[in-house]
Amino acid sequence: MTIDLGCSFAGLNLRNPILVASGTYGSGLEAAPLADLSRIGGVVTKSVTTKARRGNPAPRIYETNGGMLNSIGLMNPGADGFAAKVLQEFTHLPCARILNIAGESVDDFATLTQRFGAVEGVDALELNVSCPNVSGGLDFGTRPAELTALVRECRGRTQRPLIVKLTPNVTDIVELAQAAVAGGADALSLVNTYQGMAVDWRRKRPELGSPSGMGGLSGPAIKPLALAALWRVRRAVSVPLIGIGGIRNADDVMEFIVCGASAVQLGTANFADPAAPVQVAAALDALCRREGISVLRELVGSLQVPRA
Ligand code: RRO
Repeated sequence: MTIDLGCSFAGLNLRNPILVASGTYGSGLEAAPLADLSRIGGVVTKSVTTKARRGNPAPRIYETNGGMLNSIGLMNPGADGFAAKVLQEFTHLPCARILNIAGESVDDFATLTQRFGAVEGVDALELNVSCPNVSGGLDFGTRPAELTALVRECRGRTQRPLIVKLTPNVTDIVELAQAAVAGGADALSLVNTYQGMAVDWRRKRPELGSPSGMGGLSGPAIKPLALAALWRVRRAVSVPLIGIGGIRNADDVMEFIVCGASAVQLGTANFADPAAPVQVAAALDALCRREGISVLRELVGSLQVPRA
């Protein structure tokens, strides 16, 4: 039996729904010797900003029960550094290539969209309006009217698919999802990390070195929260959704798919094993075979909840 794991949405054609999440895989080039990227759907780069950023003081990663805190602080080589050292190779990766961009102003996002939004081999842009670890990183992702204006500005500057990555650190993620769609988002990815903290009470210090002492929580601990966020957004908007949050295996992928995700991103799992996305893609194929699922996309959004 042939298993069709393919998904096409928002102008993207993926061989399977497994993507790697921004910030967990560099630009894909680093992982290429360890993982056959022709076996996954695509790679999302670490966020690129207009200017290079050195990131937050160490420690930047801290393992928690069932998860991980990070406070990288948007470290990246900036648009010029990315264009000079990474872009060319990135655009030749053998899977979908999604460039994640971040900024402090509408102008930053507009400039980056203009610069990279027509580059051959950049298949889509993901707007990161949801970094919890830098001052101002959440501004756009938490204010609906500003988010709509930001997305609209970027929408006018590229023909490529625009994915907006949402933060869960809000009272009502549905409101932000609707705001992004109103601005012209082609798809939404959710969720970015949950603001969290770990402390060493004996030293009376946070475990992370960020100026706020806080970081972003990811990994299996957040999966139920992420599923609930995705399910709520699924019922409120009609654009394709990309599910993110603690996905480690093929069953996790299926949970997001039935809740309404057209694709998923693996993040924290990549820190333990950069080959995780390839393994999960293979396991998904095997799972579909076992379960008699010949066309995976037919299950997107098939969850049934009484009185949903
Ligand atoms: O760089 C980071 O600290 C970071 C970013 Br940009 C983000 O979007 N989410 C996150 O957990 N960390």
